[in-house]
Amino acid sequence: MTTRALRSRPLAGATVSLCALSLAVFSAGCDRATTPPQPIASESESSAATNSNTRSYSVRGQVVLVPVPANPATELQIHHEHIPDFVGWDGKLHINSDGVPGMKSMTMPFPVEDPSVLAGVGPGDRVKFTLNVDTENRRFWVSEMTKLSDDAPLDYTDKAPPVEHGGPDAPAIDGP
Ligand SMILES: [Cu+2]
Repeated sequence: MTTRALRSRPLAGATVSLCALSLAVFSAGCDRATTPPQPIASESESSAATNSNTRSYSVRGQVVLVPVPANPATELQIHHEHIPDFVGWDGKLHINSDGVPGMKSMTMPFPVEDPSVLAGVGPGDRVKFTLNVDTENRRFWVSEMTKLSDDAPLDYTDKAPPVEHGGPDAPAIDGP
């Protein structure tokens, strides 16, 4: 085993394990760490193998933390928008206990296999990124990241499941 959950680093270690579990069961509540931001240094590439059980999602959000290369306990954290089509480890669309499909909006850590993905990205930046989830090997990682403008709209509301209508002739439902 690794020494990730070092007692001397309760915030970062606990966040990693809690949120890795979060992705497994998709419960929310991962915004805890307060590691100070540092610039990212480029390191050698490590390629992430994909297979037929890897799905990719285009996700938007705001960067909360970026990892410090010299400190393996630090991590990328992003407050991400709702991912309504998110599929769980079981290969099926995840449905939350309140009926909302996918992964709800939350702040959580994201592994990055190639550090150059984060070049020029810092806390507070609004970004669009590609999240890959390999349900066979239970791995997830960010492979691409694009900075959005500082005033790019982000929507952290969780979309309710589609309303079942009686059919094409069913009356329209007025919003609030
Ligand atoms: Cu999440």
